[in-house]
Amino acid sequence: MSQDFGVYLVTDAGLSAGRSTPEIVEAAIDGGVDVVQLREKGTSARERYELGLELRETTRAAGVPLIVNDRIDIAAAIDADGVHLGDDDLPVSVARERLGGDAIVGRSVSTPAAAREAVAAGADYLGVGAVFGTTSKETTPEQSNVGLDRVRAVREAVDVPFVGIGGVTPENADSVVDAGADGVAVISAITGAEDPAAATRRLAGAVEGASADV
Ligand code: TZP
Ligand code: MG
Repeated sequence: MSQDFGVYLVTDAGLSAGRSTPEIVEAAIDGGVDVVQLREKGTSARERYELGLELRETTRAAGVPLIVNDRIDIAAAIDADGVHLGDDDLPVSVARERLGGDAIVGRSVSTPAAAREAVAAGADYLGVGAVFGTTSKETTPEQSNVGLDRVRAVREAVDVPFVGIGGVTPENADSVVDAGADGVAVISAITGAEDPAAATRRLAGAVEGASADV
C-alpha cells in the first residue's frame, strides 16, 4: 500500500477549543496533513453522517484520504476512503467485504500479537497506542502508555504501515518514527493547538526529519 501516513489527524470537536471540526480539518489540510479520520465519539449516526459529507468534500478536493472511525455503514454512506476499527467494532473481514478491496481498513492494536492478528485478518494499516499518556481517550490498562519499546516490537512483528497514537506532540513525534512507526496520529496536538495549521506543519517536519535519519 502506497498511502503516506506521516501525519494522521483524528477529529474531536470537544477538544477543538470551540472551533468546528471542518475548520480544524481545513487548517490541517493547509498544514499538509496526510490522512483525516472522522471520530467524534458521542455524536449520533446522523450527525456523523452530515459532518462526514462535509469533510468528504474538503478532503476529496485536497486529495487527502478520509477514514471513518468505528462505523462501516457511515464510511460507505459518505463514500469515505476507509474505516478504522477497534476491539469493540465489527471485524476487519466484514469491513473488507462491505467496502471492497480498495478501501483502506485500519485496526487499533497495542501489542505485537494483536498487530499480527490484524494483519492476518486483512488490515491495511494499524494504529498503535496509546504510546504516551493521553487524556483524549479512556484507555484500558493494556492500552495505556505502551511506550516506544512496544512500537519497536510492533515494527518487528508486521510489515504494514502503522501510526503511533496517544500523547504525540511535535516535540516527541520524531521518537515515535525513530522507533519504527510510519507516522503519528494525533487529536489534541492539532485540534487543541492555537494554530492547527502550524502544528500540523511542525508534526510533518518532525516525522520527515526522523524518517530522513533512517
Ligand atoms: N487511541 C489511542 S490514544 C487516542 C486514541 C484515539 C487518543 C489520542 O489523542 P491525543 O490527544 O493525540 O493524545
Ligand atoms: Mg472503535
